[in-house]
Amino acid sequence: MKRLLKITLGCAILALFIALTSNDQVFAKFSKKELAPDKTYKYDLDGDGTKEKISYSLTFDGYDLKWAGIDINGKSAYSHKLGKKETFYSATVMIYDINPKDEYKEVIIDYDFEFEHNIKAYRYQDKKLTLLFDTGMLLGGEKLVDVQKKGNKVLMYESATCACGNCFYITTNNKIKNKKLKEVKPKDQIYTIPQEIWGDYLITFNLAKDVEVYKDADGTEVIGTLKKGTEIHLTKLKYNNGTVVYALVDVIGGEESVGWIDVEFKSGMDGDSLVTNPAWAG
Ligand SMILES: [Ca+2]
Repeated sequence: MKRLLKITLGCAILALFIALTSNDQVFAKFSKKELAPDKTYKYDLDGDGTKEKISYSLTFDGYDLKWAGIDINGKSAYSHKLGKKETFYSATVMIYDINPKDEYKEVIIDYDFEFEHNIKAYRYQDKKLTLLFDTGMLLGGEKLVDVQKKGNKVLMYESATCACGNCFYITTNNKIKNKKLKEVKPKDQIYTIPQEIWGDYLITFNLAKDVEVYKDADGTEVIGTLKKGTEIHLTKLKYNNGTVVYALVDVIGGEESVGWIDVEFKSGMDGDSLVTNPAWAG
């Protein structure tokens, strides 16, 4: 029941809010390599000039993942039998260069369960995998798009709203403490949509009706109106208790970041709150 509710809720949020045409288009621009199970790949994980052979396998019981294992150079480097409280449908192993300034390429295992995931990042050091950080359960996220380490910060680019194969991503700032990754939440609850990731693939929305534009993400001061049919990009999202309430928009061909619009899902499916439509769906 909980699962059905989540799927329904996810679909409703999606239908009223945002969709993306394809996630895969984006990935090619980054150093992330997503590995397929039961295949062998070669990467120099520790920067010593010799490539390691890496592969992983998964075993399932029905739809549930039961075990995940990673082999490096023919030896088991990671073996995890899932406990009773760990319910995941699958896991993906990826190679990332989280911090291009060091010699390592990190090995990431991303366990996923519907819209939740748990990401563990490892470093291959002294011939073994050492845990760098574990995100714990990330709620409301379908997929990790990118992760970068900059100084003391770990920037994660992850899904904020996901359903039905479509996602919308935000950047979160995180700190590593005792090998756990902890989000440093913005006090103003405003998250950035990583334009550097989307680049040419930023989705264009057509406004479904005339929409008032606010100076700030609080709906108090109206600074103008955008006409129905105006094409926009969203650049930031303002949350309130886990719900997206305002979005900062760019008008395509206009000035940058003109202001905030109300995108809160209020009630019902009557379209009152449907301020934007993906251009491609129109
Ligand atoms: Ca090596």
